[in-house]
Formats: sequence, structure tokens, C-alpha cells
Amino acid sequence: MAALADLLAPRARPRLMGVVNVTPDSFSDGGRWLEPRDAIAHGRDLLADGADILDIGGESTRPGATRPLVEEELGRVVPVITALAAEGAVVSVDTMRAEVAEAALAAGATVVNDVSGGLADPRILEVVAASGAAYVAMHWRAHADHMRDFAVYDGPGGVVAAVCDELTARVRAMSAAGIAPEQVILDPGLGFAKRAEHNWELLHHIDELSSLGHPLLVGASRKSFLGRLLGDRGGTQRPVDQREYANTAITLHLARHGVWGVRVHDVRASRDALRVVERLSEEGPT
Ligand code: PMM
Repeated sequence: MAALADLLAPRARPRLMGVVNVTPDSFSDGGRWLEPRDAIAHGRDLLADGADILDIGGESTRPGATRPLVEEELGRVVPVITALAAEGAVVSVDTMRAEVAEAALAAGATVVNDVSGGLADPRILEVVAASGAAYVAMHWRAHADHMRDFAVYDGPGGVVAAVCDELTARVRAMSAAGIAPEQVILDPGLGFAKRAEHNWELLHHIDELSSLGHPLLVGASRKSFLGRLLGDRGGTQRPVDQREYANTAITLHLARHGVWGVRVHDVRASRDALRVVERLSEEGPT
């Protein structure tokens, strides 16, 4: 599959995956792009800002969120994927459901981004295997309504060892379902059954995750561990829309460590910063 080889080919900088949340309740931008025409326009803006991939999702995974019906999720994402894929965009579908993945691939998506890594709906692995699409498998322990209860990493090696072991187990399940290793991208799942210190630890040891042998995608954008870092002394977090400089610093950190992609809401900020780094690494007048 030529498109897959191209998508996963080594590149000097991380791919920028722009987020299009077609949801009423995502923590970062819930409700802003719920109408298909608004979501499509937002996708076009992200492409103009330099997005390599658009990640289109119809289910909010914020802590405590309840799940939409499958029909609702399909109704949100399919029209948006159809329109943007027809315009030539590389489209990823952010879903945990086999049925939604199948419909999204039929509508033109070429990447399945499953935050549950196949745990929420194991049939999704068969759908991915049959399609040959790229598959982002994120580290995950439980649905959003009770994932906080699972943010415990007491074993030897702490959160980094646990995430590596649990992702390795998922890779085995993918292989058993017929997914080729070349299709698989791994993601440490920042904020999913993780407290702030777990997220920092994973970012600090990102090379250990790379040593699992698959490209890595990381999503730090707008998450609460950044809000907490930047918050005031009274414990009030920095608001969601004022965490972008911090996220850009994370993009640069991840670029230095050779990650395959970063999942961001503000594509332009990360793209501009990466452009500066690229320019500085070129030969030329000093
Ligand atoms: N985070 C969110 C949603 N989908 N997918 C991947 N692969 N990695 C992530 O970290 C991730 C994700 C939650 O953020 P949002 O509600 O702002 O989209």
C-alpha cells in the first residue's frame, strides 16, 4: 500500500496531526465544530496551517465523559471525513469502535486512531487488518468515566515500564489479528489513566517507548498537566486556550527525540517552531 509506506516513511520532523473534534463536549474545543460545515472549514484551516494529517473524532474522551451512541458518532464523523478526504486530505478517524472505523475507511480515511488500542472493541483489529490502514494504538486502561481509578503505576519501572509492557501486549494482539507491524504506530496516551507526574515521566523517557520499534505519536496539546504546570500558586490551572507555548515546547522536545507525529489543536504554532529548527539545521549564511 503506497500511501501507507509514504505515511510512515522517515522524515526529518514529526508529522503534524491536526485535531478536528466533532463533539459537543471535548475538553479543549467541545461544541465548536459540531456542525459538519464548521468541522470541514476547521479541517481546511488546519491544512492551510500545515497539518499533514487531520484526526477526526466524534467521541469525547475527556475524564468523566459519557459515550455517544454509535449512530451519533457515525453521523458526526462520516460527512466530515467524506468531504475532507475527497479534497485530498490524509484523514485519520479517532474512534474506539469497529463499526465507525469501517465506515470511516470506506469514506476515505487511511488511518485509524484508536485510543483504546483495540481493548474497547476488539473487532476493530480485524477491520484494520483487512484494510491495511495505518493503526495508532494508544495506551489505555479504561473508559473516560472511570479512568482516573486506573492511574496507578506501582510496579518496578513505574509508569514507563507499565506503558511499554502494556503496549507490547497490544502489539501481540494486533499481530494475532493479522495486522502487519508496518501498520502500527504507538502512543503513550498522555492524560489517559495518567496523572500529571506520569505524563512528565513518559515525556522524559520517550526514547524507551521508541525502543519498542514502532513510530510514536504523542498528544499533549491543551491537556491539564500543562494547565497545572502553568497554573497560579493558588492551584488554579492555566485555561485551556492559553497552553499553546508550552505545547510548542513539547513539540520541539519530541522532534529532538525523533517521534513520528504530534497530535495538536493549533497546527500553526508547532509548524512555525519546527520551521525555525529546520532552517537552523540547514547549511547557509550565518
Ligand atoms: N488525546 C485525545 C483524543 N485522542 N488520540 C491519540 N492518539 N492520542 C492522544 O493523546 C489523544 C487522542 C484527547 O484530547 P482532545 O479531547 O483534545 O482531542
